[in-house]
Amino acid sequence: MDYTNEMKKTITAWGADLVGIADVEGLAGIRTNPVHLLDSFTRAISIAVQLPVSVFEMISDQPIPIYAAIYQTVNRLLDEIAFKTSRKLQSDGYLSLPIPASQVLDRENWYAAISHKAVARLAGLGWQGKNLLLITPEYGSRVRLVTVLTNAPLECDRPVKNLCGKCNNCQEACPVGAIKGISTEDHYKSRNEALHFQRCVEKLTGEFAKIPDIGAPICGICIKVCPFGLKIKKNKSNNNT
Ligand code: B12
Repeated sequence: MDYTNEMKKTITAWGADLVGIADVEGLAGIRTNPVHLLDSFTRAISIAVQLPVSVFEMISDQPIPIYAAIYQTVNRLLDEIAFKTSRKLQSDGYLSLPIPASQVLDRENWYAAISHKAVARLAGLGWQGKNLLLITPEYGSRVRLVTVLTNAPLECDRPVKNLCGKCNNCQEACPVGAIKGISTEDHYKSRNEALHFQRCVEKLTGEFAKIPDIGAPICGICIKVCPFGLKIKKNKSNNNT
């Protein structure tokens, strides 16, 4: 088996549901912290873990404590998979750096070290949907993401087509009307192109994060209503009948 497939198989065995490889050159111009984050690396491995389908069915107009706990657990799992991936690459003779799943480095403007969604899109895991999230054909937006940077000679994957079409479920469901309902062929030039960004931030940080047993800026409503996430649920129950 070639090295790319061996790595993908290993990462999947550690608990990933989707793995893709992006060429770092395609990320030129993206905002990173530190600024030279990408300099030693040629590839970015994007890793996704699916969230339990059922938890979104329990969310109506605000996040619930079970979702908050799962959010923490999946972040830990992603960080562990990324760390193990990085260790394996290093022991195979390559540079590597796991980027934390959910670390915010600039709380005034809401930026991390690098956007996992941008990496995942380039690595072919899904497209940047009207909800600004990564939507995967397999699980909709019901995935969380992590990134590992490396200089290993991995074969790159290709971006997939945006399939949002005329669907505006996320725009209609957003409790603060933050989603503008605009589609993009590749990615938005700024978050404000897709979102009334401040409305989303204020609802999540100012209200939802303060609910007892939530404690994090989470929501889940635009994830819940995306038909690509729902499609999986229907298929599975159909298969069981
Ligand atoms: C800060 C943050 C927030 C902030 C700000 C949200 C925001 N919209 O930026 C708050 C607290 C509000 C928030 C909310 C949510 N978040 Co959040 N958040 C993050 C975090 C930690 C950093 C995001 C960041 O730095 N963004 C920078 C901006 C500029 O990047 P961007 O949104 O991807 O958009 C730009 C780039 O992608 C760029 N781009 C894309 N490709 C390319 C290529 C090139 C070359 C260039 C130049 C640019 C470019 O185009 C876009 C516009 O400029 C990430 C984790 C991470 N490290 O990525 C999680 C993350 C984005 N959040 C996530 C989630 C799920 C949520 C929520 C649903 C909450 C929840 N868990 O219930 C909501 C959704 C809000 C929404 N609809 O956007 C997931 C998304 C998973 C997915 N399927 O897409 C992430 C990836 C966490 C994870 N580990 O999985 N979040």
